[in-house]
Amino acid sequence: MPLQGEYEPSTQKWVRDQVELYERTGGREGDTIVGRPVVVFSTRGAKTGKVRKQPLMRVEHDGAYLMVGSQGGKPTDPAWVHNLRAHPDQVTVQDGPEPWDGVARELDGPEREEWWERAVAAFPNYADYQQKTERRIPIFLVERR
Ligand code: F42
Repeated sequence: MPLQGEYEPSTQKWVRDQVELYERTGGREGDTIVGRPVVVFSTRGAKTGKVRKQPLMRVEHDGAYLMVGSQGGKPTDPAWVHNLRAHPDQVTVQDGPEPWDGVARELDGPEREEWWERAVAAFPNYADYQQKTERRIPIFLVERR
């Protein structure tokens, strides 16, 4: 079941437009960016408790999905990273018509290395984004609850 509560669309127009198109068409449109597939994730606001939605590049393996907090190599983590740290069990994944409930876990160590390789294979620009920033890009694995 999708996260309940008030939905606060992204302050970035291109992001909220992509979410709107994706949801309206059940993932038939708005499902790519720069020719690569995207998935829509919902998180619970760490401060506001509102529902937040963000499309991210699709990095999937054995039914689990990765959330990569790259933000194009910007110096700060995306706000949704704080949301997931505060509410790791308040996340949904939409890859197609139906969202499903997941649990997120921040990856570290060898598991992180393994998934980072998958991320770069799915979207090679992630490697450039990591080069552009001092921070280590946080990644979260989302599995079905
Ligand atoms: N971003 C990525 O980081 N990685 C990707 O792979 C990626 C792919 C992608 C594909 C398509 C597309 O349209 C966008 C894509 N983006 C990707 C951008 C992504 O969807 C997010 O816009 C981006 O990661 C920034 O996330 P953000 O959570 O910082 O969103 C900003 C713009 C935003 O709306 N911020 C809100 C604001 O008001 O400034 C706050 C949102 C929020 O969650 N607030 C929390 C709350 O309580 O409500 C508090 C958070 C806190 O800091 O405690």
